[in-house]
Amino acid sequence: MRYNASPNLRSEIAVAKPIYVLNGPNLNRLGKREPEIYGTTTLAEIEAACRKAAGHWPLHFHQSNAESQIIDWIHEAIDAGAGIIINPAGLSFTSIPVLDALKMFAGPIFELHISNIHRRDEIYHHSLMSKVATAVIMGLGADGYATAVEAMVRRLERPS
Ligand code: DHK
Repeated sequence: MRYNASPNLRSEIAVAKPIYVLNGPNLNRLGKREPEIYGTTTLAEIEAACRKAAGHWPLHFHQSNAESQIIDWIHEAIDAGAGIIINPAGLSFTSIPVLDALKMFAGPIFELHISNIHRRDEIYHHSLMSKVATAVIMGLGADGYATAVEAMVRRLERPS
């Protein structure tokens, strides 16, 4: 579903704060990485799907294998973003610094996992991030990203 904003909403969106889509370690290998778990969709294809789902809403899409870089993008979003969609990947289960950074973000936070972590090994069952997430989306495969972006746009446009 492509989002078509009315003219005056389009002008509002023109100055809207961007949605940040952040991806953690090893997600740059999507397409080749454990396709039986993560599918064969590449991160570039996921980015394209996110931009299509966002329509006119501005969107920043990033991936890093470095915890500090993920934190720097969260800080950027704290100052300039409307919403965060984050797949912290393996950092979900280990990173208190990422959790602490997310705690400082005032807007909606959607935690996203391509796989259903509760159907995986025990080590993947307890995400530290879920306690600050507005919503958690998992198990939809790569399609979960466009679903998350559409839901974020709806939430950001729903008058508070
Ligand atoms: C991605 C990872 O890299 C794993 O560490 C997580 C998550 C699951 C995903 O499903 O997107 O356990």
